[in-house]
Amino acid sequence: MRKIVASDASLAVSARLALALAALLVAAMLFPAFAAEPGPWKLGLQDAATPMMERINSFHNMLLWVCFLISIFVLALLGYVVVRFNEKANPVPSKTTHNTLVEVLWTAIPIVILVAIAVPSFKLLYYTDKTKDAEMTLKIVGHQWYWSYEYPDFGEIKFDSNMIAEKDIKPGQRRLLEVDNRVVLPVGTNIRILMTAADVIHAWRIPAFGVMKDAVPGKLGETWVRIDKEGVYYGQCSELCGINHAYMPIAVEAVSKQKFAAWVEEAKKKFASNDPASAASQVAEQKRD
Ligand SMILES: [Cu+2]
Repeated sequence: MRKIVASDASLAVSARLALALAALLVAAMLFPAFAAEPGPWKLGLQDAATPMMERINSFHNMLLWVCFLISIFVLALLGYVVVRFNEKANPVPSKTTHNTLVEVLWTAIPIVILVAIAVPSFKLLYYTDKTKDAEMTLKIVGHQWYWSYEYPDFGEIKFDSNMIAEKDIKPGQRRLLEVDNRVVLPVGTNIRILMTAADVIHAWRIPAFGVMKDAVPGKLGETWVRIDKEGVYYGQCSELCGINHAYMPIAVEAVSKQKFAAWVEEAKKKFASNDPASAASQVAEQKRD
C-alpha cells in the first residue's frame, strides 16, 4: 500500500514537471522576444531594431510553429504504431507493400508545406536585398582585423574602427565589443549599405538589425538598414578571417537626425586628416606590425 502511495506521489511530481516544461515551451513560442541584448536566461532572438529584423523574427516564429506541429504529428504517429502494432496487439502483421493514397499524400503534403515556407522566405530575401529609396549611403570595408567606414554623401568622412583592447576598457564599456570610433547613423532613415573587403572575406553582422552580409574582396555587396530606436548596437565579424577574427567588433550608435547632422560637422573636422594617402600608410604600418 505504501509503495503505491510513493509511486503516486512521484507520478504527480513528474506530471507537474512535464506541465511546467510544456508551459515554458509554449511561453517561449508565444513571447519569444525577451532580449534587447544577450543576457543570462533570455530566450529567443534579440529585440528587433529595424523593420527587417521584425520580419525575420516573425518568419522565425512561424517556422518554429511549423517545426513544432510536424514534430508533434510524427511523435503521435510513432506512439500509435507502438501501441497499435506491437507483437501482442497485432500478432499477425499485414504484408502490404504499397498504398497509392498514402504515397500521394506523403509526397504532396510536404511539397505544399515547403512552398508555403518558400513564398514568405523569398519575399523576405528580396526585402533585405536593397532599398529603393535610400536617403544616404554607408560604405563598409573589412580589413584584417578592423573595419573602416566611409560616408560618401558627406564629403571626406572616412575612418577606421578598432576594438578597444581589454587592458584599456573603462567601466561601462563592453569587453570585446567596444570600439574607438563607433559608426554613427541617424534613426528613421533608409540607409544603403555597401560592403567590400581589402584582404580576405569578412562579414558585417548586427543581430538587432537583422543584417549579416559578407564583405568580399573585389566585390561590392549591398544591403540596407532603417533603425527605429536610438541606442548603441553591437555586432561582430561573422566570417572566419584569420587570427584576430574575434577582435574586430562593430558598434553602431543610432542617434536622432539632428544629432547626426551635428556629428557630421564634427566628424568632417575630426577625420579630415584621413585622406586616402594617409589611410594607405596606416594600413602599411599595421601590416609591418
Ligand atoms: Cu573579419
